[in-house]
Amino acid sequence: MKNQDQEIAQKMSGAQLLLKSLQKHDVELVFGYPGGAVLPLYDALYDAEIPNILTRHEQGAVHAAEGYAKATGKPGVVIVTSGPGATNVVTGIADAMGDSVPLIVITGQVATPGIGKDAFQEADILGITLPITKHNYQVRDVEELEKTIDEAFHIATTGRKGPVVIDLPKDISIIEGTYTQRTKPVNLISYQPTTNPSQLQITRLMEQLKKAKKPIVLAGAGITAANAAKELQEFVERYKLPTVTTLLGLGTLPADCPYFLGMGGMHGSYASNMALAECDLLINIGSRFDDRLATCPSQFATGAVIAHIDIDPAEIGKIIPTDIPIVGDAKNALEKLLAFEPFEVDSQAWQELCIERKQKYPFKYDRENKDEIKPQRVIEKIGEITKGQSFVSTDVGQHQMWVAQYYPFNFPNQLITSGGLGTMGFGIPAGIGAQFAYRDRPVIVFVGDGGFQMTNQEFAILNENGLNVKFVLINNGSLGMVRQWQERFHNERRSSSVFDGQPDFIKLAEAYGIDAVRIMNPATVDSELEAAFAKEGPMLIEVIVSNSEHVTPMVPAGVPNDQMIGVE
Ligand SMILES: Cc1ncc(C[n+]2csc(CCOP(=O)(O)OP(=O)(O)O)c2C)c(N)n1
Repeated sequence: MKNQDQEIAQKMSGAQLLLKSLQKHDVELVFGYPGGAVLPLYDALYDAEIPNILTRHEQGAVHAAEGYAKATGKPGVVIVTSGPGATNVVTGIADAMGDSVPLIVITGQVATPGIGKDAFQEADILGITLPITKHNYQVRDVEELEKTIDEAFHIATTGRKGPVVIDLPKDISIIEGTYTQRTKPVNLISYQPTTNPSQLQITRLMEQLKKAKKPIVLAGAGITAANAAKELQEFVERYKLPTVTTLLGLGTLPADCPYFLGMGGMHGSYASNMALAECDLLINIGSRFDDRLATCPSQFATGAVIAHIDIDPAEIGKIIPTDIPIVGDAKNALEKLLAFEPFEVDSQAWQELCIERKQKYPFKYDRENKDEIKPQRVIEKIGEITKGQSFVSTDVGQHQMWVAQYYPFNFPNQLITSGGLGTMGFGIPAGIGAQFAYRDRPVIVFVGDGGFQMTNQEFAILNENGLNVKFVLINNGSLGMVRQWQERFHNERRSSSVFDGQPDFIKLAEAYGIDAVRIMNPATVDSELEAAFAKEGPMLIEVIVSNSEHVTPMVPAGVPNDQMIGVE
């Protein structure tokens, strides 16, 4: 008896089969760069409905795909060639792994007879990416290709999301296979993520909440991944719970939510870090207790009962001993928490203390200094201009932390930044990727003069694709974050962190046909920013800032959260 799948079976080349399968998974575009091993695939793309965005470097392609995925929650797709094309995406794959970003990376491979024989442009990409992917495949049989792609999408987008590599030998992309438009749901015996949390553990958590005097919520990227920001806000408001977010959790509560204490950890707010140190119940939802947050695990929240909700059981108890482990999807968990008959938590004094600290110790910089432009002011002002409604991509460094501190984030997915791996070069392509996802919404990229020089070649694709991204280059003439650590912890020995010469960034942007402006006058910085943001189209806004500024306050690495320096 024929089943439905067989009836619509069609013969086509592996390359066409792959593209058909991407279409089946609603892929609207791919980011990539061609080369010998993927020539058949690019040939098929020539006629395909899915456009390929030709970045100028494979690293640009993979970060753009991450930006697209971070902004939408949908998987980003990358196609690169074998060998050097594939190794050029390794950083982005590791970045996606660190931040649980759903990604499908299709790498070309030399033809099967050449594999393992040092063929031209051969690299063992399975071996290289094994520790930095959620899963990886090499397709050796064209009849396995469609199933492999279905599985890859399933793995990348379920449970704890992440990158999946599909290595495609050239001959497999040429020979004919059968496309069946499989509709059978993927069912992998060894991969069955637990999404529905145990009612028993949920009840234990609510019993603790009833008793708590100093409860807090720690909200991480798991909230965004599970699309659970609405439920989080309801839970926090119902029980009046002071809430700390991680860097990647910014936006899960709107900036003006009275219970939001700010980001916690190394460059987090005083109110957040004190709340982490003094709470008696910590409800961690979707954060992995990264060392930038739990700066000293052995002395972290020592007086608290720790409840940890995470889709990945391996995270629970990994860093911080956990009293109430809850494996599951953050949305399901919050729905179950909200299903409880509401009760009063006796924690008013604690709420008031947390909120008072937030008001008394906001992030501060020297507002009176009229001699130099303060980077913090630039970000604060852009927050005002855009009313906290823009997608914001950042690179890595001091500017990234100031964005986290001073931009008012209001919705999940809004901040597109490299948290876990801390990848310089991420910001520009990731912001471009986000703009591909939301053509009509504003996207700003904040980038330092160091990171700018890692991936600015992607400016080439702005006009080509009619994109409208504003790039704010915070130019401090140095690798600011490295310089800060050297000034603080290495006797001010600025080893290789100050640039002796820089290109003319304005001319560089103009060479790509991008409008550009340099802002240097502290007296007119606000109005010049307003004028720049009033213009349509892509633009580079270079702001010359002091080269001696530090990000404060700070919890030095390895020190408990309540021992912040630079709190005034
Ligand atoms: C690919 C990569 N190389 C090196 C580093 C180490 N690093 C972290 S921050 C930083 C300085 C960044 O300087 P810049 O881009 O100018 O930004 P700023 O800190 O000045 O805002 C460096 C070198 C990194 N995070 N990523």
